[in-house]
Amino acid sequence: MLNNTLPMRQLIVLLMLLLFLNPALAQQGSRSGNVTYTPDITFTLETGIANGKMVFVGRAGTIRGEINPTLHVPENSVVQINLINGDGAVHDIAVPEFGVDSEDITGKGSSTSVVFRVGKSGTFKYICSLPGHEAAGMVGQLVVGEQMAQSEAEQAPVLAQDPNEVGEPVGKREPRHLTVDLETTEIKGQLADGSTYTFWTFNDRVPGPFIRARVGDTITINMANAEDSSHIHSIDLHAVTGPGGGAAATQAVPGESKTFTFKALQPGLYVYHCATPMVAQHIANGMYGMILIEPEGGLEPVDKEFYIMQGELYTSSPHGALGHHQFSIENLLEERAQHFMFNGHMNALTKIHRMEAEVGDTVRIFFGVGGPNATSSFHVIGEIFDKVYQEASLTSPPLTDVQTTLVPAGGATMVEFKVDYPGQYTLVDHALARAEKGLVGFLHVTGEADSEVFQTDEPLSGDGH
Ligand SMILES: [Cu+2]
Repeated sequence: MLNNTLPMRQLIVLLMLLLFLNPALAQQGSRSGNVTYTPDITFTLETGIANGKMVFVGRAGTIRGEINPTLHVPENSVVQINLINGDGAVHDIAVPEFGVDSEDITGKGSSTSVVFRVGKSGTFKYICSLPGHEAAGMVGQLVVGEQMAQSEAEQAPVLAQDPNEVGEPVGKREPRHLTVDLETTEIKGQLADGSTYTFWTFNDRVPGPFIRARVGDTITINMANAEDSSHIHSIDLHAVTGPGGGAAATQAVPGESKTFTFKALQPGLYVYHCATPMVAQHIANGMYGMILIEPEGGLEPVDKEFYIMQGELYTSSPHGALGHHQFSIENLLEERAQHFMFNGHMNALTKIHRMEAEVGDTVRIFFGVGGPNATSSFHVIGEIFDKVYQEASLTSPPLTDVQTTLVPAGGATMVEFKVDYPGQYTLVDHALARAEKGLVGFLHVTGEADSEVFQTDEPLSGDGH
C-alpha cells in the first residue's frame, strides 16, 4: 500500500504543476502578436434581400433596420463587424482598404465577425466579396474620422435640460389637482462636441421636466410612450405612495398611453425614473428627473433656483471619442462609466445653458442623482453651502456650513447659499476623476467685488472682474 501511494502523490503533484504552468504557456503564446484587440465599436449586420437586391441590414443600435448602413467610426479605433446570414446564401464581409476579409458563411443563422483597426480617416467601402455580390447590392460605407462625425453630431438635437427650468413656486395656495403629461422617447442627441448618443428621455430632455407640487396635491400622471420607441417604458416617482411608485400602472409599449393618480402625502425633493427592465439601462440612457413636493406654505423664497441632475453613461467607446457612442451592457454591469454628466450633456452647464446670479443673491440648487450607480460628492468650488437639506428632507432642520454633501443614487439634496463675491464657481462631484469624464458645471456670479471677502495682488481673469 505504502509503495503504491508515494508514486501516486508524485504523479498528482506533477499533474498540478502541469496545470499550473499551462495557462502561463498559453498566455505567452497569445502575447506574441503585440496588440490585443478589444473593439472600441461594434456593428452587427445581417444579409438579406431588399427591393430585389442582395443587401446588408443593420441588426442593432442606431443602424437597426437600415439597408447597407453607413458605419461611422472614430479614427484609429478598433472596429468589430459581426455578420449574420439571414438569407441562406453564401456570403462574407470584407473591407478591402484595410485588408479585412472574413470566412464565408453558409446557411441561415450562421455568423462570423471581423475585428480590425482603422488606421486612417476617410470613406471606405465594406462589401460581400463573393463574385457578383457587390454588384448585386452588397456594399456600404465605412466612414472613419473626425470631420464627418463632427458635422453629423452638430446636426443632432441638444437634449440637455435647462437648469433654469424650475417651474413656479407653489407659494401659499391650497392643495389642488394637477395633471402632468409625459412622453417617453428614444432619440439620438448630442453627447459632447462631435459625438452623439441615443438617449431615452421623458419629454425629450435629460433629465426630464422638473415637476413642482405641494403636499396634499392630487397628481395625475399621463405617460405616453412614443410611437417610434423600440422599448417599453414606465415611470416610478419616489414621491408616490403606491405599487412601484407608479411603475406597476405605467408599463407602456410603443404607441401606448398609461395613467394613474396619486396624492402627495409627504413633502420632499424626489427622483423619478423609468422602471422597466433592465432598469439600470433605462436610467443610464437618461430616463430620470425630479418632482418637488413643497411643504404647506411653500419653500422660503430665494433669488435663484436651479435644477441639476447627475448621471453616468456606459459606452463601448471611451470618453472623448468622436462619432456615435453605443451603449455597453458589459460596462454597465461592471459599473465602469465612460462619461459623467450634469443635465444630459458634457457641456450642459458650461457652454449650452448658463447659470447666473448676482452678488448678494441667495441661490438654491435642487440637486439629484439619476445615476444609475454612482453616488455624488456634490461640491461647489469656492463656495460653502449655508444650508444643506440632507437627503432632500425638507421637514428636518438643515445642516449649516457644509463643504461637500453626499447624494445617493436615486436620491437628492437641496442646498442654499448666498453668493458673496463675483466669479465663476465650478460645480463638481468631488470624486474628481469624474470631472475628467465630463462632470463640470459653472455658476457665473456678477457684481461688486468686496475686498473684505477676498483679495489678490493681481486682477483675476474670468467673470465679474
Ligand atoms: Cu424606459
